[in-house]
Amino acid sequence: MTFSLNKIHKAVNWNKEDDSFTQAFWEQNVKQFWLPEEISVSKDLKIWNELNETERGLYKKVLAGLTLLDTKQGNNGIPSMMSLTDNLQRKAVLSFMGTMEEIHAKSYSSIFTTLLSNREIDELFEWIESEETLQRKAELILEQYENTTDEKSLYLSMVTSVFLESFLFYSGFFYPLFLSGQGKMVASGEIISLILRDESLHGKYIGLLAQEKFEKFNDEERKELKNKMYEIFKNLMENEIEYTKLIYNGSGLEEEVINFLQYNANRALENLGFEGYYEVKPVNSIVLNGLSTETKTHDFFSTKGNGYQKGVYEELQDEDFII
Ligand code: MN3
Ligand code: MN3
Repeated sequence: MTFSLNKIHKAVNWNKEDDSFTQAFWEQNVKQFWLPEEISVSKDLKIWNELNETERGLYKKVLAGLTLLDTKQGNNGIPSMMSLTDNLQRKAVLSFMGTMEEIHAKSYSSIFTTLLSNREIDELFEWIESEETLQRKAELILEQYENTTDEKSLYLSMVTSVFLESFLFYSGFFYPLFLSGQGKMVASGEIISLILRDESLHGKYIGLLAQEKFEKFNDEERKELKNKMYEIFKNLMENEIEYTKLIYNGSGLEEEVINFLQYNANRALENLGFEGYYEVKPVNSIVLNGLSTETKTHDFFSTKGNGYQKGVYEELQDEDFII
């Protein structure tokens, strides 16, 4: 039979480097692979029962908010960026990252199922659907992800993705880091550390892809995209501050969380190749400690108990990504 091809179909060839950083990111992503089933959250039950109502309420809500973000990142964010990425090795790295998003989203459920009753879990998922600031956050993100149709909108989806992973997550990460830094909810905190470690890698990778794309636009287009980037940034931050004030209400931590958000927002902008936007006050030292690579690696293994120690984990250095 005769058959006319519409186009040439290519296969991914890993025997040759497509660029100077994608293969390194593939390797690091794979090395970092983990599953929530490997961490026994039940160790946290005793402390959980000693937390007061407000503390438990806050803990549940931060994890619920994170669940929604990881769901959207896995189901919409990564696929939207993959759809317009032609390079096959890059597509594979994105796909692996997308799988990790689903694992992140599922890991919160494994914390919920250990700590909460079925009724409490149902109520929490209802809360996600009814909390306006959370719903608005999802909508602001999807507005970009669902309209990824050309190079410019792809760039802005990458920008949105970096904002989500390098900055929006941190209003949620703050509280588990704050508690685990004090020896509370350490197993759940370990899950959060693993997620954080992934997100920081994702933010770096997508940041590099975005920077490369940005370079290809002309001056006028860059100006237009930069304005749009700041517009997305400001809308997300405005909503994030409202969300933070609402869920952290009564904890006495609101200002510190907002400060932490600004600190991470600067890092998100740096991932995209731009300067920081905020003058940031010193970050809460307990939380900063949870972010610090060296200390985290130390705590990470010392709090493992039955031990999560798979593969060889080496923190990526900036020198690893010279493009
Ligand atoms: Mn994630
Ligand atoms: Mn991610």
